Amino acid sequence: MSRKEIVLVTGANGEVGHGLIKHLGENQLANIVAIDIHPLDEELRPYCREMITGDILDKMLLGRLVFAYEIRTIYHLASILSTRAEFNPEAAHRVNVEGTLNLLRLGVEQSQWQGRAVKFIYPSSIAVYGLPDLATKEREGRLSEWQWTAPRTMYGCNKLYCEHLGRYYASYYRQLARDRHPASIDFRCVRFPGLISAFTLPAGGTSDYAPEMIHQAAQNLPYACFVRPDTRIPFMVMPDAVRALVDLEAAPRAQLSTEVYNVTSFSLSAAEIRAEVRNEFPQAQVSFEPDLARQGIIDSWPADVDDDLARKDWDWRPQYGHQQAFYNYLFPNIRQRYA
Ligand code: AKB
Repeated sequence: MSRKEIVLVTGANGEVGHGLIKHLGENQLANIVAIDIHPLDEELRPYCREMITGDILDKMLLGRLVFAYEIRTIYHLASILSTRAEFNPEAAHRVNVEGTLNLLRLGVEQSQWQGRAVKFIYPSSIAVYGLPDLATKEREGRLSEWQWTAPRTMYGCNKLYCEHLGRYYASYYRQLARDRHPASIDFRCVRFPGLISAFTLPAGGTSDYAPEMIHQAAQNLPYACFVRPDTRIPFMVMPDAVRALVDLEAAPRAQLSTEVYNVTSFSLSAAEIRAEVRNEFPQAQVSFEPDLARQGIIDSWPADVDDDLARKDWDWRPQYGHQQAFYNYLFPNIRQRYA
């Protein structure tokens, strides 16, 4: 019986899910099966072959997919972000780690049916870093993939561990078994900085102050920024984030020298983001009211990351630098959205 080849997207309703499904759908790049815990947004439905409202912790549901489809690639986007995860760390661990394990297991079963590796594309985060204090953050500047990976949040711990799980499933899964099936998961991971979309707002992250500040200003609403003005982390806009995922998926395996790649675009302080916002929306009312706990999380994340390896191995380049991100993508689209 021939089964339809599909691409599976988990966390389909999330910010990255929106961008990715639209991109794949508009360019007719894949038959998409989308899973989310909530019913899929109307606007994404035309792009999907099937929409499943369900939980990635439901093994029966995932088991059904093994028989129904030939899965070429899994984009595993579902996760509970850094701030929300701190309110219920054990629940976050279940979704972020056990959920990922279930998807990796699904990939292994699929690859055994197909006799080829299933691509597993995983978005990790700058939350995997954990700098001990501001002096170290300032001194260290751009961090490579391997430096200061001692995260302070449950989300960061989950992401870092899942990077390792992916590497394990790709290279060492059941390494002592006689019937070992080599290379069943082709695991590829990008570590994202804070992401900003013109069309959606994040839910439960700690880098959310940047998108919130811009979207509030566009609606002429006041915003109290929960970090200090000098707070600096790297950012990227959504079209570049989507491109990073699909470009990494398309890269020839032989060119990839590692499983985990930093990607970034521009690094700005909260004060610099406010200056851009005020330049576009002179009436914007943005104040700074730091929340010490969330500030502590952001201070442990790097001011910038080094993405040279991604540039070298799969020709990664952001299309939206600082100026293009604000003036060619964010401001025009956000203005239109709230017009
Ligand atoms: C968060 O703030 O939790 C996310 C992230 C940086 O991964 N946006």
